[in-house]
Amino acid sequence: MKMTYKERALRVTHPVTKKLLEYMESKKTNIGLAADLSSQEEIISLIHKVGEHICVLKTHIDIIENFDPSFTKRLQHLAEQFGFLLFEDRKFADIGHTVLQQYQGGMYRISEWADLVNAHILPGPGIVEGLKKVGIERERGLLLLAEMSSAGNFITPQYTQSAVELAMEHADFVVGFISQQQITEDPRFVHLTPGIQFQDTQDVLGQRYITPEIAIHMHRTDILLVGRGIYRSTTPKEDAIRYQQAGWNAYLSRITQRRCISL
Ligand code: 5BU
Repeated sequence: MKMTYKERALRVTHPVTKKLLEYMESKKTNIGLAADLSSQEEIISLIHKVGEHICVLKTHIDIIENFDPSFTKRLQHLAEQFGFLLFEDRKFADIGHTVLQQYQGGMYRISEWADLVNAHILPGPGIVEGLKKVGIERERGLLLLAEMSSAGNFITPQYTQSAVELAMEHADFVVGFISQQQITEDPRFVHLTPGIQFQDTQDVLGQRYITPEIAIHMHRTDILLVGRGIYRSTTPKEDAIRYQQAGWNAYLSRITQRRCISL
């Protein structure tokens, strides 16, 4: 992507993408926190430590024990206070009729609080159409799962390309991708990348990591989703700052390099 976050923020029309790019630019961060903790209090306490350094808070709401609906209200309040978006990593994967109900109803009422959700494209266009029926009037955004970080996953380049095509057809609702690299140069779409740590290693269950530098500079993605690298740290604030600086520097050097080449 040759444009800066700021230039894209001025150009995009989707309210969620605009707000996201504005947060990134004003807070100078391209870090999303994957807050995979099972206690509401721990998540709230972590947000107070790292909230000023992130542009997205990614949740797995269904791993929280004793979920209480007032929790998502508190998340919304903190998102407003610190300036980040809420992304529920729900990975919808069913027919349109079912995902519509999962998005809107049930215990979690995801569409009421999550600015962003994601979906597999395996079921075909109906999944996007179903989610869109709920999300569009609430001005929510959808991310399509175009690539995964896990070893041995079955996603092919052709499948990834189909995600781009589907996004183009629904650009009023699809705002980007979960991917390991930039998969389209269309500036309307943001690329969020999980599987980030300072060491490019692997965990025991197949998670593969790449570094902030590789993801942002070489693979030209936009946002780094960091989980254990921050929440498992004994000094999460300091580590969030380290990721923030690494991610931002990688972005700056990419932008500068691209500008020098094009001069
Ligand atoms: P980690 O602790 O930094 O490994 O957490 C990564 C998070 O990103 C975790 O919440 C996963 O569910 C999520 N994730 C991922 O790791 N890889 C993927 O391809 C997708 C999501 Br999609």
